[in-house]
Amino acid sequence: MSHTLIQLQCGAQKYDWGKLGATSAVANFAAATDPSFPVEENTPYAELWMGTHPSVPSKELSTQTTLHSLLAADASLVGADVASKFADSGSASLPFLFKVLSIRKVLSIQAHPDKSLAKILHAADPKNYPDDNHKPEMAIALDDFEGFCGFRPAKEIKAFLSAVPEFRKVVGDAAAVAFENGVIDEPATVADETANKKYLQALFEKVMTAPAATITSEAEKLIGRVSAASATAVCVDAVLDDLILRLNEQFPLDIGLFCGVFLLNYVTLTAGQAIFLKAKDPHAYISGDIIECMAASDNVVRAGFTPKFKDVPNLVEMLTYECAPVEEQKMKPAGFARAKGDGVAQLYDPPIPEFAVLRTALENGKTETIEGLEGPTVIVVTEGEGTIKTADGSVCFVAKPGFVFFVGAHTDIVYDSTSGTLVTYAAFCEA
Ligand code: 9C2
Ligand code: ZN
Repeated sequence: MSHTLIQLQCGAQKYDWGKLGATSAVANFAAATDPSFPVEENTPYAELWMGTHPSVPSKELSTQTTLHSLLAADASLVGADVASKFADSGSASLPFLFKVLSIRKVLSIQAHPDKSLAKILHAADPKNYPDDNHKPEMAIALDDFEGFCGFRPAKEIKAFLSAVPEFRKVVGDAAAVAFENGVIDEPATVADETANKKYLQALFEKVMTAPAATITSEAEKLIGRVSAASATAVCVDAVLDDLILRLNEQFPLDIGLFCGVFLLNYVTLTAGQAIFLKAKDPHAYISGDIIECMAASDNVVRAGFTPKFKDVPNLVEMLTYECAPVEEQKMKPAGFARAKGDGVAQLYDPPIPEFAVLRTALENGKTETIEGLEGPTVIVVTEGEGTIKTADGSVCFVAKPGFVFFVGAHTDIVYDSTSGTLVTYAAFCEA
């Protein structure tokens, strides 16, 4: 059995919404490993990709061999159990894709397909749907984060329909009345929930297919009213008034103003808090730096706030249409018995098999051992400084912000913190 620890070099995606130049953790992290990485002042650096996805494959730093090739050459790195469980995706691919995101502007209003829809979309349109895999995802905040996540409870949507005439106009009065009269605020049975989903889908479709001229004129009126400072909030809550003005600066008069602010939960997270989005849950991240982990896929069905490809019919058709208070989407991290030593280890373990993420914080001078996990691990250092080594001491690297490591299955690793608090995030998969 080999015990493997490899330092990786990882590439970045320069999507328009990324933070600019050296203000982006993504740019700084990419440059930490690769001093020739150009950090340009006005370039957005949105996502650091850590894994084997073919769009931006990570490489071993010292040899420049792709991680994918290393895994293909040595099956023990992924481990037999994980390899057989995810045999579909090929034993040289990681089941997960790990990222850091630095968000300056709102991402597209989006959802990701489940497995069966991913296969259909990929077969029909491989350019826009590059993978045949689902993409449940988890976001862990590195600092203050805000985003849209899941549909609001029906009561809140009703409150906007009556308080915000511009939103009602976009929906259309007949659809608004149908929703108000039909939706059951506290669904008690599966039948109630099924009926509610139909009403919500109808409402969402009305918004998403409203004529462009209606969106523009109603958004203009709404932004005009919000801009004219008044004592009472136009969008029910002053926080949302402020939000809609900020979003309108980023995407003036965009349909996302209506489907984001009035239909989706607005969530804020502080460092260490996390949300999980199962396939087909609508969302759009708004600002902050996050760690993101997802099943290995880049399939995104988008509808608003984006210069990228939009696919409204598929989005309307596919969503879960589950309504829930945002607190229900937040994750509860737990302790992790196989992390031993002086550190604080927190496990974020979503209800899917492809990944979990372990956060470890270790004060200066302290040591922590992570007992060999049964599958592959990718680690990113976000704060502090120290070392990471195999437990037998045969491989040892400096650990500092932006450094990324791959750990083969069944390899015990040891962190030593030598400056500040060494913080690492480790994405891993066990069968
Ligand atoms: O890369 C998103 C990024 O597709 N976040 O958003 O660029 O498509 O608007 P845009 C994806 C990211 O991993 C994600 O899914 N929620
Ligand atoms: Zn997403």
